Amino acid sequence: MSITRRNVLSSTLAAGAALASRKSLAQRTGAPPAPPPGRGGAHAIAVPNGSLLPWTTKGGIKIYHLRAEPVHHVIAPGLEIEAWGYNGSTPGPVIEAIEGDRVRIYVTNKLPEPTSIHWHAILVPNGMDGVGGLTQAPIEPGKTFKYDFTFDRAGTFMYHPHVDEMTQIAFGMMGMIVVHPRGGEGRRVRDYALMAHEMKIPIGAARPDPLAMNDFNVLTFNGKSFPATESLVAEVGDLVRIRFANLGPMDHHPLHLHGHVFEVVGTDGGVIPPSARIPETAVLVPVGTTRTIEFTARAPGDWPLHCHMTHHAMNQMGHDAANLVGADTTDLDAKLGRVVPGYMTMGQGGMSEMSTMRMPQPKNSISMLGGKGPHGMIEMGGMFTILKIRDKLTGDPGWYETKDLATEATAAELARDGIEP
Ligand SMILES: [Cu+2]
Repeated sequence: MSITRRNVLSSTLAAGAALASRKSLAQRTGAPPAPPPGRGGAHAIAVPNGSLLPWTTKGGIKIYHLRAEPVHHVIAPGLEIEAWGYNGSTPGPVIEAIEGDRVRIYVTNKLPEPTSIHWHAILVPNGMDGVGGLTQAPIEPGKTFKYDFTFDRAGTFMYHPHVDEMTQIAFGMMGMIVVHPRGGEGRRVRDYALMAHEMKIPIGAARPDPLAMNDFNVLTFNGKSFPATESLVAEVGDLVRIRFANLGPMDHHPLHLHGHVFEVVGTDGGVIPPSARIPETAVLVPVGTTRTIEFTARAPGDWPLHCHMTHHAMNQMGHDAANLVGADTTDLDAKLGRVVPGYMTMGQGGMSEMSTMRMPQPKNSISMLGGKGPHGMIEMGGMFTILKIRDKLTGDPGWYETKDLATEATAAELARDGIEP
C-alpha cells in the first residue's frame, strides 16, 4: 500500500462510539461486582468489548454450547470484517467456571470446513484434547461434538481450533477460559480478561489474510482497535487483576501499563509463587500463553495500557512506503500528480499528521492513528486501551482532569532556572 492511501476516519464518530461503550463498561464495573446468581460465589470477570458464555446445570454438570461460525465483526467504526468466531463474536465469549467444576461443552460447526476445539493448558484426558486427526476425528460442517472434562485448577486458559489453525486463528477463532478458585477470594478484585490478536487486512478488504506471516496491520484487544477499545476502570486502592492472553499468529506483545508497578502472578501453567515474582511495568505475552498481572490502583488518572511495540499501537498502515521524514519534497506533488492523479506527499515532518489530516478515505479502513483526547489527538491506535482510575466511580468516568497538568514554561520560569530554549 502506498503512503497516499493512508486514510483518516472520522475521529469524532470513533470517539463517540468509544465513549458510549466506555459508559456501558463503567456501568457494569463501577460498583463492587456482586456475584451473579448461579455463579457459586465466583467473582464476575469483566470482559471489555466482550461477553461471558452462559451455561445451564444438569445433574451437577455445567453445560456450555459453542458455535463455531462466520462472524461479521466491527474492528472500529469504519472497518468491518468477515471473520470466523464463536457465538457471534471474535474472540469468542469467555468461559467462566470454578475449579473442580465438571463441564460438558457442546461444539457445533457452522463453518464451511472441519474444526475442533483444543482446551489450551487445561489438564484434560487425552481424548478431550481436541486435536483433529490425532486425538479425535475433525468436527465436520453441520456436526456437533461434545467434550466432557473437569477444570482441574484455577487460572487463565484459552480455547482455539486444532484443525487448519493457520486459517481459523487468522480469521479470529479463539477465546479465553477463566477458572476461579473454589470458595472465592474473600475480597473485591477488579478482574479483567483481555485477549491480544493481530490480523493482516489489506486496505479496503474485509477478509483477514490467513497467509500473512508479517506486516500485521490490525492489532486488537478483545477484537477491537483503539479508539474502539473499552476502557478498564478501578477505584484508588482496588486490587486490579488483568488476565492477558495471546493467540495471534506470529507476534509476542510486551504489554505496558503506565503509572503502576505490577507483579506477574500467574501463567497458563499455574500460579507463580510470591517469592518468585518481580516488579514489572511491562510483561511479555508470547504467542500461545496467558500472563496474569495484579496491582493496587495507585493514583487517579487515565493510564494507558498498550503494547510497547510501536507498530502494534497503530491502526492500518502499510510498511512498504518510502521514508520521507526530513526530505525536501517541494514541487513533488505537482510533478507526480501528472502521472498519479490525487497523489499527496506525506510524512516529511513525521507521521503525526496521519491522525488529523482530512483526505479522501478508502472504503472500509481505519486511520493509522488516533482518537480524540481531552488535550488533542491521542496518536495511538491498535493494541491500546485506557485504565481509568478514580477516587470514586459513579457512572461514566469521562476524561480525567488533573491538577498537575504539564504546560508550556513561562519566560520567567525559563529565566529563573537558566534554561535557554
Ligand atoms: Cu505487540
